[in-house]
Amino acid sequence: MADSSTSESHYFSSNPPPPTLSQHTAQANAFVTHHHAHSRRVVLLTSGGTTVPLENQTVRFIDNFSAGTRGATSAEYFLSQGYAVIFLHRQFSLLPFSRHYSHSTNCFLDFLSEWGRIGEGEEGEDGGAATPDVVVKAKYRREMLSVLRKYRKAKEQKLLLLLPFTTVTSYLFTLRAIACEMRCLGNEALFYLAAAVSDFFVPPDRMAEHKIQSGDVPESTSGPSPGGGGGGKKLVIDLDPVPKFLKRLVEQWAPEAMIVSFKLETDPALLLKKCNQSLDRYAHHLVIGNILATRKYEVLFVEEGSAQWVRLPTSDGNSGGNEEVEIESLIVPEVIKRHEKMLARKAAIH
Ligand code: 9Z3
Repeated sequence: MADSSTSESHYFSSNPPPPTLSQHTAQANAFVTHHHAHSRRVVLLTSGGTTVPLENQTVRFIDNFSAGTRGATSAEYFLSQGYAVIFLHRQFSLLPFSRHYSHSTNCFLDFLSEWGRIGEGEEGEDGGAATPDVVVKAKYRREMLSVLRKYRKAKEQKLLLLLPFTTVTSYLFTLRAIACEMRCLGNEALFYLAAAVSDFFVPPDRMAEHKIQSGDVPESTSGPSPGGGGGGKKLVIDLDPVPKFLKRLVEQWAPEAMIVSFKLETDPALLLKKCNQSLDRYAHHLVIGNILATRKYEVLFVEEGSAQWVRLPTSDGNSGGNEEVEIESLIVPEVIKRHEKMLARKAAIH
């Protein structure tokens, strides 16, 4: 059986790198060099879900639920604490700052209203005039101004680098390349792996080139499923496990950095065990566990020898459901506290 390092080497040699790789690597290099020269800490934050294409010329793919809320929100809190942020995100998922005004729940048009005003050098028929204009509704202005200022500061000071991915393979190639660019930062580098990464993929030798034709799908030997249509045809997808990259990241790509991974489960009874398993297996610094249904209200910080819930307080003192406070406002300072402790420990040794 192949060990994890041979399966990982095989993964990189048998899958094609994304066409954007050299451009993204050069951008990351310039970003890291700039902030290293200014002695600024840099966090590589991953966000959103990865796709698993079923065809080379991709019409169909497997995806997951992640909208990138955790990542985009966390990025804003890291920026507010003076970190420079490389935001490796699923293309078209939520972005820091614009997340407040995007997607269907926060359509930016709902924040605007129409305003009739007198245009320069114009006069309406009755003296009042009406060059239509668009303005932010009064009740949203204060908050939008605050978001706008933070966004512009991040942009002007070049504190935020946005790098998109789509497939699990493009995610992994880019993660590896950026991690290597960040090596010069030593333990000033932080990895915050919030992306929901697929555990399975279709290897290149089994990938269809063109759109899978429903007519070409074979009859199932087990016959039609009860309640199923299609007269017994079945599309069976044969997936391989994605090699475990966290081990390589910890041991080779970023051996000095602080590494924080997230663990997602749906069954609360499994969460602690799975977080401990991940910590044992990869020997990194921190696993943040979360349950799909409660991920916006509580997370479990698991480190060597300890597990601690971080929960949003509600007005009645119970946990869960405080709409005004974002749990990332608690998660990020807790992570930074641990990063600072690690930096202090390392400084004391040298
Ligand atoms: C997470 O657990 C994130 O917190 C969520 C955030 C994906 C739940 P949203 O984007 O959701 O705010 O809607 N991310 C990590 C999940 C993951 O794939 N972890 C891998 C694993 O569990 C290890 S890196 O094996």
